[in-house]
Amino acid sequence: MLKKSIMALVMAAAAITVSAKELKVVTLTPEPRMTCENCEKRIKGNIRFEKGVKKVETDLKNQTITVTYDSDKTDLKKIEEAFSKLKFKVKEVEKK
Ligand SMILES: [Cu+2]
Repeated sequence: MLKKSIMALVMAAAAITVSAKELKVVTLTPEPRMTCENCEKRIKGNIRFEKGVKKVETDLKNQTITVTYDSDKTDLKKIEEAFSKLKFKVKEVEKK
């Protein structure tokens, strides 16, 4: 009986470890600037499908792009490459 519950605990802990992915959030600023909704749509529509990318948010007013990604599957360099395919050079915004 005790053995069984210990096993269950161990398995639950393992499941948590597996699902706890290394999600990272990076805020980027593009060059050239995003000038309209179409730029935002183009960025979101493409970057969203990059491997490991979980979420893309754009802010036209502040010229920022926030990307949430799984660091097990991709990294900042690959995300930058994906942007360069869209003719945007991105720079990480300093965290305050
Ligand atoms: Cu545009």
